[in-house]
Amino acid sequence: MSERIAVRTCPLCEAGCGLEITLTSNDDGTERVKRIRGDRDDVFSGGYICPKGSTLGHLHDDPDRLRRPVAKRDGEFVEVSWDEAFATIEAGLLPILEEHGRDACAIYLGNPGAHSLGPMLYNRTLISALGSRNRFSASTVDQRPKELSAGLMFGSVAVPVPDLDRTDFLLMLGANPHASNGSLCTAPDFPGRLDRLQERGGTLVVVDPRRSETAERADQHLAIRPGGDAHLLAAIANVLVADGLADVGRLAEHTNGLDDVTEALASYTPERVERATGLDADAIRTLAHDLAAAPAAAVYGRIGTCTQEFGTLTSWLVDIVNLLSGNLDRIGGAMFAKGAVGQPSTKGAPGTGRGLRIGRVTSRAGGRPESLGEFPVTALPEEIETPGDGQVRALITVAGNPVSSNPNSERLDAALASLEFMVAIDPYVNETTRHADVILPPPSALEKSHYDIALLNFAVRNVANYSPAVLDTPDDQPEEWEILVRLAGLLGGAGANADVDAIDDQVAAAILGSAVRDEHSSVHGRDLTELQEQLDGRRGPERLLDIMLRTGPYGDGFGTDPEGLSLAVLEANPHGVDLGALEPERIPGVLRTPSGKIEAFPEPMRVDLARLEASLDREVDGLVLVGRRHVRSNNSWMHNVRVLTKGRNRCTLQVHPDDADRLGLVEGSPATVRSRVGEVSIDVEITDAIRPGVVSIPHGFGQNLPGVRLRVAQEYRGVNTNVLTDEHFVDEVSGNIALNGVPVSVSPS
Ligand SMILES: Nc1nc2c(c(=O)[nH]1)N[C@H]1C(S)=C(S)[C@@H](COP(=O)(O)OP(=O)(O)OC[C@H]3O[C@@H](n4cnc5c(=O)[nH]c(N)nc54)[C@H](O)[C@@H]3O)O[C@H]1N2
Ligand SMILES: Nc1nc2c(c(=O)[nH]1)N[C@H]1C(S)=C(S)[C@@H](COP(=O)(O)OP(=O)(O)OC[C@H]3O[C@@H](n4cnc5c(=O)[nH]c(N)nc54)[C@H](O)[C@@H]3O)O[C@H]1N2
Ligand code: SF4
Ligand SMILES: [Mo]
Repeated sequence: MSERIAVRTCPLCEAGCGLEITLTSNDDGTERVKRIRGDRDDVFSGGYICPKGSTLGHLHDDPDRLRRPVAKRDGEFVEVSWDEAFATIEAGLLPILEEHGRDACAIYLGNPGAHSLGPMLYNRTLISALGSRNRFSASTVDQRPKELSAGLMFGSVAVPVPDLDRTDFLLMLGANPHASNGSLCTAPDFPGRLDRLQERGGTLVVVDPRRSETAERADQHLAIRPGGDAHLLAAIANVLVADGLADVGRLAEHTNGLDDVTEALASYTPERVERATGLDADAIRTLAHDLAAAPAAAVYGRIGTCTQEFGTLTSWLVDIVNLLSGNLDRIGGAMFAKGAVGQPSTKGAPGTGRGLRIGRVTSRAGGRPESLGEFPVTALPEEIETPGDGQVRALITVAGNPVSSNPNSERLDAALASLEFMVAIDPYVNETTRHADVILPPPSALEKSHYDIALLNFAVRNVANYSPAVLDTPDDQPEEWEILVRLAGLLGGAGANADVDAIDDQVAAAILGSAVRDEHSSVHGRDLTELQEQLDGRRGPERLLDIMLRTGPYGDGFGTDPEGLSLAVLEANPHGVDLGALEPERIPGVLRTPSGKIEAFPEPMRVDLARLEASLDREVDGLVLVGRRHVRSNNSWMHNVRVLTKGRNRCTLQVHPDDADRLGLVEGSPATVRSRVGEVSIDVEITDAIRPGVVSIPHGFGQNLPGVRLRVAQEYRGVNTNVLTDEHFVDEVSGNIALNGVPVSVSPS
């Protein structure tokens, strides 16, 4: 037996912690994970790890993880060879496309794809080969409102992040990094960074209907009524202006429409939003004053502010308050990260952007608005169920479990069962993939290389960190990108045995070619062949990554800056390369609005304010449902890891003692929760941590459906909360589902 240590970035959540993995090898050379710890030398995470990070070995060894493709034969999955799997797809899917057109096949891209190089770099190849308008992703059960508010204001999907390590005051709404480790704010050891904020005399205010683990440790917790965040932020903006505390500073000359915003918000006094927010007017006024008084402050909102009725307005108002209080784009405020691969949406120069358009087209059956090239997931079941031209009859999922993660799960589940053909690129047979005709499993995380292409653009420090694969893939296992490219080849007409390398060469040439043509690129006008020769014979994601790094903001420009970054530099620095603290004064450089300015009052926000206004006088009786996360779970797909699921049942209905009394609910006994679309029976947990009138269920549970092959997860006493979430309760601007604030009734079961 011998041992070795490998280092790798954890791909499980946005924090991207460095892991130190001890492997032992047997006499026959097979290696096993012995231990996983935090990598103390990682330039960003410095040794931090959460309970999930240490389970990559468990995931790798999980006997339920598919090692070979499976195909349905007489209703049962059987293992097949890779060639057979692709031949089955060719025979099953292509005739549907030929007969009914490309739109007859939809595609759904799920969350782990954002943490994996193959999907990050090659999903686009698959999508364009498919050529369908019916594109969906987990983004519209997640962050689409923030992407749109940033796109409307800044012209690019450059989302400002709180400068966690230097701020004096953090106003956090609808996020619980003690469980989630942060999102749209890449910050390994987010909880530790919050502790240090408080240790240096700073203030943390958490706005959440639940006294979450993060709220528990905050200096102040405001238990807001779900969906009241836009009202609260509008009132804060209003107080800043009315009390002479607003000071936009240097950004005034780079901003359009701010006066119109303040005028439109003039009626949002703290008193007027008391009912909608459930908060005391004095508390709101004091909060605005505290925020303004801090030397530097940042407002940060996440899931609870996006997946709710006023998601885009709230996301926009987060940055309006950052702007009005003088905290946008300054040290300690809300800042723009500069990822080493560059932001695709910040190509070109300020004033050269086309601006973001929402709803250029709408979905066929439900008229739901397209944004960023996708329809909201709420449109998927309708498109499958509604007959006629353009009906969806087939589906491809990549790293997604929509039956668990999307609203009105039972409806979607039935819709998927009615499909003529379905392909899943996924390691498990779960709630969604059990409907597939063919499942193509990717290698395990330890068998994949890693670089956080997207998430490092939302980091609280500029860093670059590449990890090679820790373990070799078995001989017949293609890499994840090869699966995607081979499927793209099949859809593009190259047959079931498409030449993956030839397609990959085209992808690489296209990326390099566009850099050469881009007059703002460091390789503008260079000879393509000369650049290609410098790519050291790399292929796949490594080649694309090398191109992106070398033409990126810190890149070596293919030789013009010998000190600059390339993949070779990252390979030589396995603990990452620190590129420094976030830089202030990135505006106007990051702006891609047609005007070259911040558009403070985009038209869709102007229009949607009427909806906010109308909500002010609404009755607010009745119970509403919100979600929550636990540090030991990861959306729907890690409940098969026994070390993470042991212990008390975490899939409970949290209810305030007053509500429990009124409704006759008993601790530990089941209650029936009903919404417009469905009902579940779930164990009651009585706690004063939740606001009266609000109940909470975590998502991602309920693997105990027929046909699922997750032996540990199936034992768990959990239910799927998305049986209750309602596809007609949405943020109307983005079409993003409102998973929080769902009206429900509860009674003892
Ligand atoms: N009620 C409620 N619902 C929610 C949320 C909520 O807060 N409340 N949160 C929402 C959010 S933020 C998100 S991001 C979505 C997530 O929604 P989805 O992305 O649809 O679902 P996940 O649960 O992340 O499931 C991921 C799938 O990817 C597979 N997988 C894991 N690793 C890999 C890999 O390396 N490659 C491939 N190809 N597949 C892999 C898993 O087996 C699983 O099938 O859920 C949303 N749903
Ligand atoms: N352990 C673990 N970590 C994860 C994940 C996971 O499933 N498990 N998922 C990952 C993913 S995909 C994402 S997107 C991130 C999400 O990361 P976070 O945004 O931190 O998500 P949550 O932990 O669900 O916290 C959301 C909070 O919003 C509150 N909330 C609900 N409704 C409202 C409202 O109307 N207003 C306000 N102000 N608050 C509200 C909820 O009570 C909850 O405490 O986490 C990521 N990290
Ligand atoms: S917080 Fe946990 S799951 Fe997230 S990257 Fe770090 S170790 Fe992995
Ligand atoms: Mo997410």
